Amino acid sequence: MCNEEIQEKREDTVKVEIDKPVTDVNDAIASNNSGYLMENKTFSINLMGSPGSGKTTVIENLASVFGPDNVAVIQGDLESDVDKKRLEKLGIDCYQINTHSGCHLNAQMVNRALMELKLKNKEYLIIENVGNLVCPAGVRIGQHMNIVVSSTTEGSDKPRKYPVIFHDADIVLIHKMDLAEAVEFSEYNYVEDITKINPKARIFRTSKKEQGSFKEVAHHIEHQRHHLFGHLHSH
Ligand SMILES: Nc1nc2c(ncn2[C@@H]2O[C@H](COP(=O)(O)OP(=O)(O)OP(=O)(O)O)[C@@H](O)[C@H]2O)c(=O)[nH]1
Ligand SMILES: [Mg+2]
Repeated sequence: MCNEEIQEKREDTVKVEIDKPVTDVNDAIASNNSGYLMENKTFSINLMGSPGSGKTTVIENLASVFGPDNVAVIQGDLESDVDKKRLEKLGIDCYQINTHSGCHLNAQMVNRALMELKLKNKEYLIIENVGNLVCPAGVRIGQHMNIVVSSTTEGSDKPRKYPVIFHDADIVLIHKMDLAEAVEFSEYNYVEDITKINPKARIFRTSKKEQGSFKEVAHHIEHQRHHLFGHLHSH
């Protein structure tokens, strides 16, 4: 780039005065998202966990209990639409966000997705956050519930090492239970640590090899939706 071009670019630059911390701006948009979802009676879930912990598998299984037509998904990944394609094969409406280098979703990204998604008659919006046990923690995006998917293969020391993600979890799934024995997962230590960090978290054990294990989770979510909106859909 020659000097003239650089000068032209500088003159094009607009200075934005930010008089509020970035988190305040994010939280204001998150409240808007949440209000919009409330109006639609769409219960929104922020699904977090490590890369490969089983987040998309959990969505597939929950959607099969709720009914694929009843669920919309916002899919957050650094790159690709692999998970979106997986969910669309099951008839689930899905909007892909690629954050490129961003390690979590924010309220503005979700706001844009909400404008594109057709939420009418959807009882549930599941937002698969970027796979990460640190960055998405505490970032409001307009969710009514936080779920952490933590799999046995990650090791039972994860709550102790990454407490921040478990701190605000309403539900923790101990996922890939079928592999627990093979990886010598210590359920006792794991549950004890979670209980210390966040005694209010509901803990469920799930496995893709046992589809019935998702029913109890789905029913708990359904009850939370009922509490918020006063309407129970029975399955
Ligand atoms: N044995 C076993 N494998 C599982 C289970 N759940 C998921 N997997 C496998 O774990 C891998 C990752 O699952 P995904 O559902 O793609 O995980 P994810 O968290 O969405 O992954 P990213 O979106 O890449 O972060 C896949 O190969 C799944 O088949 C389970 O309960 N048991
Ligand atoms: Mg996924």
